Amino acid sequence: MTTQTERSLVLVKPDGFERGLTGEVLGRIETKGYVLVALDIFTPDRDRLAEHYAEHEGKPFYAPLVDFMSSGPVTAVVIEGQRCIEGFRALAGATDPTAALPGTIRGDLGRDWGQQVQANIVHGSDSPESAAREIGIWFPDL
Ligand code: IDP
Ligand code: MG
Repeated sequence: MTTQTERSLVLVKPDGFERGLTGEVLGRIETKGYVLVALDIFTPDRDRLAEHYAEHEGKPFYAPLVDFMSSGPVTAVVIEGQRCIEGFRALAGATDPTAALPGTIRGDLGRDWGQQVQANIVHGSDSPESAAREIGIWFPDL
């Protein structure tokens, strides 16, 4: 039996960009064996972020999250490979960088900075449905 290849949407968030960690994150993705399919660097506007984070609207961290994500450049990346959605989530580690295990991106490179939103370096799609939706938001031409 073979497993179909899939794609995931990865974002290096503004904290990762500002700290010069974009190459480190992309290196971990490539070292794992996933392929970079598309990449763009820009500061996202609030409309795009509202669409991307629609599931979190109304939560206490929603406004700080949109403020944070629109505060500077992000690197948006589409990656590809069998089970890369699950695989990148494993590389990224837990949402809370303090609790994220060493060996993961968030566990190795992130920490709590005392803000209302967790600055945790990366985003990764959490399901095939989310990946398709998010790739459409960030790379409408793909
Ligand atoms: P994920 O990025 O691990 O999928 P989500 O629950 O989808 O986590 O949350 C989106 C983003 O919102 C997180 O990556 C983090 O930046 C922020 N966030 C999530 N939960 C909290 C929280 O409880 N406090 C502060 N920020 C949070
Ligand atoms: Mg999420």
